[in-house]
Parts: sequence; structure tokens; C-alpha cells
Amino acid sequence: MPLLSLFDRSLLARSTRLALEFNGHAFTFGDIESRSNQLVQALRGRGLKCGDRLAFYLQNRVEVIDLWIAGVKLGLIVVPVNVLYRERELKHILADAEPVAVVTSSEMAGFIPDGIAVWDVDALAAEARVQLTERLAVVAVPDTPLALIYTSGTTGASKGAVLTQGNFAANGLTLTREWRFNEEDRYLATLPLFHVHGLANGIHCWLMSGCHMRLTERFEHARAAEWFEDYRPTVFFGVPAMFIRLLELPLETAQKIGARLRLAVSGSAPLPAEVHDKFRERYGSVILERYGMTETLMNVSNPYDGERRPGTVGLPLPHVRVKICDEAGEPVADGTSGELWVQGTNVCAGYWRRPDATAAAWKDGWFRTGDVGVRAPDGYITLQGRRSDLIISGGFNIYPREIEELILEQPGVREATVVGMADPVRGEVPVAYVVVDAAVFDEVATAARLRSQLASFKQPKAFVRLEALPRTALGKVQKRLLPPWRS
Ligand code: MLC
Ligand code: AMP
Repeated sequence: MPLLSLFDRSLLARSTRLALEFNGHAFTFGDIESRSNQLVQALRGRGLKCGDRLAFYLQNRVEVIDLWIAGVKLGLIVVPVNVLYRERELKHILADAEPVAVVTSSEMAGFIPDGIAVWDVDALAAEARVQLTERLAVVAVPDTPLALIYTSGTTGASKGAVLTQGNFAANGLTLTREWRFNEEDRYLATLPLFHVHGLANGIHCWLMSGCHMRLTERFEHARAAEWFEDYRPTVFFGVPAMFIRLLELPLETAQKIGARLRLAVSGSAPLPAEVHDKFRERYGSVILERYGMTETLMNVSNPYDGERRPGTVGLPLPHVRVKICDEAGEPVADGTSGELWVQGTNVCAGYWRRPDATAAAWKDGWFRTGDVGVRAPDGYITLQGRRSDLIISGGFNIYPREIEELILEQPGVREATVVGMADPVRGEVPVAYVVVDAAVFDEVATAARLRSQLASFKQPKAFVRLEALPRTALGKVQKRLLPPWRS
């Protein structure tokens, strides 16, 4: 089913119903329909057409939603960019995606590298406001690419996953049904809209079910209690770091929030079973954990009805096939660890301009996730780690290689390796181990240079100096032999 037809259940069929609240402003679904139609006209006026790329580098705001729906209507390829990305990440993504322009705010425009067309979000919105509100003919079909979402590659440079309108339709339709979204729901949306958790799951469950959404610019743990008490959500989606923060609220507040909360979904990083248990004790709500990826959207989920088993990600979603394979690609028996391979209408079309990476990740029509897990005899899947040394901090992915390459460019650094160390809130944080020429290496200056070039969550929490890195006979760094780091 075309993605827009699924949105139309709300945009057209519930046009007078209240849809969204953002910063004290309220919008009906009819408003959302009109705003995106006006933006389509403004974008066409600026020469955009089906297949063009348009990037956004914005904190959560209504204009991101307008841009996304206009992208669906016009057949654009939208390129969401993490607001925490800095010079190095931005240069790479924008050079690779070659968008017509980047839509951003005046506060953030300064981070965009020279030579890239920058469209001010407020100027674009003002231009849209004077356009006709009617919908123009829509050209998209399910195979039309809708988004290019960058996900870090093991080589250090991130790759753009090409997600089609059909991928988002399959994912949204399944989640709306499986998680019983309905128009009476109130969804508190604090996840960033530049990643698939907030965008593909959050925005689409909202639009396809016609529920109400309160959008915040970002998650702020100091304001969480106020938001929950004031908005009284029935649904909340978060990364584990958010649920860990919510455990800090007083018991009485937690109980009040929990009494109204129909569904709390966790994903993007492992949810410790202990957090699952504590959340149930304090909130009386059993977190539903699910597992997905940028390339595949959602794959596996604990059931809405039935046991939501702590420490597991549940069972494959209806549109997804999952097999667990050994190194040779042969399925393993239940109870044996292996790599998860997935197949389904949710899986992206490949990596943008990277036939090599696409060929490496797909085999016989299956996508190799790189995640290692095990299936119990009753079908529940437990994730156990990754084939690569990915670090996940607060739900944001970090590939050590990218940071290592940058550290190695710094004066006085002879060797460098980066590992994830346990952190009570964010799950993991990156720590660098370096071998340096002490007369030349300047830790403060190195840290400052890294900060200006990389997202804040990639900044090493420490530079631990060693005489030599532990290596195998073949010279490969043995990360597990590094001395532990204590903050
Ligand atoms: C985070 N920060 C932001 C920000 N989000 N800064 C500006 N705007 C935002 N939107 C920065 C802060 O400046 C700070 O930087 C650091 O992140 C932590 O901030 P905090 O306020 O102390 O927050 P904390 O309570 O620790 O919680 C962090 C968090 C953040 C949960 C808000 O980690 C987050 O938004 N995570 C969501 C990631 C996500 O959506 N992942 C989905 C990927 S899709 P500093 O300098 O102090 O570090 C995927 C597939 C799937 O994985 O399965 O879903
Ligand atoms: P991203 O590339 O940002 O989309 O991150 C996808 C990765 O996040 C997956 O490959 C997993 O390693 C991880 N992930 C997502 N959901 C979960 C989960 N529930 N438990 C553990 N890891 C998860």
C-alpha cells in the first residue's frame, strides 16, 4: 500500500482532529496536510523534483514533519543529518549524498561546510505559508526511494542506507497493528527525528493511527517528569538511557505516570534486564523491547499481548523473516549463537553509491545484520553482541575506527585504539588508548580538535597513555587485553 494512503487515514480522514502539539502550538491533521502541500509548492518553486536529495540538519520541530511529508508527496530523497554531527561527519555525508541543499536553522548553519547550498528553515517556511494549500498530483510508488540515512560503517566512513516508501509503509503498518496504536493514544515524542527510531516508528505510528502527539525539541531528563505529568501520554518510545533516567523520578510520580502509560517501547541499544525489572516495579508498566536497524527498520519485537521477556528482543515481526547463521551462512540450531540474517519488505534497497558494501551485506536475498544472537526453543531472540566492535552510547552508534583515524592524525600520536567502556546511563562511552611522543602530544589541544570535528557523543572520555598497545603476532590490536579504565 502506498505510504501516502496510510498517512491519508489521518491527513484526510481525520482532518479536523487535533494531531500535534509543539512548543504550545496546536495543529490538526488538516493543518499538517495543508502545511506539507504548501511546502511542496515552495520546494517545487525552488526547482526540486522527484528523485532529488534534500538534507535536513535540524532539532525536532514541526518543519521536520512538514519536510518529511512533503518529501513523500514529491518523491524526494530526504537525508536526515544528526544535529550533533560536526565538520568531519558533515563533510563526508554531504559530499556523498550530494543534496540540492541542506535545510537548517540560523543557529546551526555555521556548522555546514563551505560549498553546500544552505536553506534557512524559517525562510523556507515563510515562503511556504503564502502558497496554495491544495495537494498536487503525487508521483511516488512503493519502490520510490524516500530517505538516505547514514549509518556508520566498519571502515570508518558512514554509508547511506537507501530506504524506500515501501520500507516505511511496511514498518509503520506492522508496528501500528502490533502495538495496538489507536486514535485515543497520546504519544510523547522526545526521540530525535533524524534517526529511524523517532522518524520511522514514531512519526509513522502517529500518522497511521491518527493518535495525538506531543513533540519536544529533544529529550531533557530534567524536564521529563513535568512533560509526563502535564501531557499524560499513553505511549512513550525511548532508548535505554531515557528509561534509566526515568528511574530517577520519585516513586509517587512514577506510579502516576505508569497508571496512564499503555505502552513503553525501548530499542536502539540493549536494555539491561535490571532496568526492565525496576521500571516495572516503579511504574507498573512492562517495557516492550524491540530490535531494529537503520538498514532494516524494525525486525523483532516482544509481543504486545503475551510475555515481554526481559533481556530478549522477542519474536520476528509479521513482515520479517529472521535466520540465525554460522560463519558459513548455514542456519544454526536453537540455543546456538550466530549472526542474525533478515529478509522482508522492511529491508532497504542497498547502500547509496556503494555496490561493494551492498554486495558484502546481502547474500542470496538476505541482509546480514552483523548482530549476534540466539533463539530459544520458544522463538524468543536474545541479542548477545556484534560481529564488529560497534559502541552504542545513549542509543547513538559509534564506530571506533572513525575516532581512531582522527586521533592518529594528531601531532605526537603514534598508535591509538578506541573501546567502549561501561557507563551506568549511556550503556557505553568511548575511551581512547594512545601511545604518544610525550614531548609533542598535547592532550588538551587534541581533545579540542576532536570536539570541533566530531559529534559530542564520540568524544573520548579519556586518553589513556600506554607504552605499547597489546597486539597479536599479526599486529592486530587486542582490545580485550587493554587495562580497564576508571573515571
Ligand atoms: C543529545 N544531545 C543533544 C541532543 N541529544 N544535544 C543537542 N540536541 C540533541 N537533540 C547531547 C547533549 O548535548 C550531551 O552532550 C549528550 O547528548 C547527553 O545529553 P544529556 O542531556 O546528558 O542526556 P542524557 O540524559 O544522557 O540522555 C542522552 C539522550 C541521547 C538519551 C538524550 O543519547 C539521545 O537522544 N539518544 C537517542 C538516540 C537515538 O535516537 N537512536 C536511535 C538510532 S536508530 P555531551 O557533550 O554532554 O555528551 C537505531 C535503530 C533502532 O538505532 O533500532 O532504533
Ligand atoms: P543503527 O545503525 O543506528 O540503526 O543501529 C542499529 C543497531 O542498534 C543494531 O544493529 C543493534 O546492534 C542495535 N540495537 C537496536 N535495537 C537493539 C536492542 N533492542 N538491543 C540491542 N541492540 C539493539
